[in-house]
Amino acid sequence: MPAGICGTWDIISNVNFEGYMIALGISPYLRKIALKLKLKKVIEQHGDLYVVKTVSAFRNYTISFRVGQEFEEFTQGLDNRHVKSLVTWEGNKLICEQIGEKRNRGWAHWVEDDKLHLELYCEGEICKQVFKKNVAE
Ligand code: VL7
Repeated sequence: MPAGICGTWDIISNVNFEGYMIALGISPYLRKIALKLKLKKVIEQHGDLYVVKTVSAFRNYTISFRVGQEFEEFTQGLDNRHVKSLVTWEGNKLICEQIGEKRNRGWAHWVEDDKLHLELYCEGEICKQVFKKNVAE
């Protein structure tokens, strides 16, 4: 699974992104923009450092982390909150807990059938995104 997660991935489905954004308190104006975006994930690994970039025509958002090492995350350009984040492996899933003001916040990534899966969690809302590998890039 670690070998398979790196690369550039293009979104092919996005379920309940709206519910996730509402849970984060994103304004209707930004939600409308965000819902139209064709998101990409660019995932790199440099030694034990992972870099996950969420890329769009409107805004980009990048995190970098080491598995098992808590880090301070500022969700700049998203909901602009400070959280303490921890990414761990649970089986074949890369799980992130984002501890802060919002309850039950985090995400999970895994690769299944050559697709990158992502679940985004916030206060009981689950957004499910699926990406296909971009072979051209
Ligand atoms: C990151 C966006 C909506 C605000 C702008 C939309 C810009 C493009 O946490 C995420 O990814 C993890 C797992 O891959 C790694 O950071 C999701 C996108 C969620 C939430 C917030 C709308 C305004 C979107 C950056």
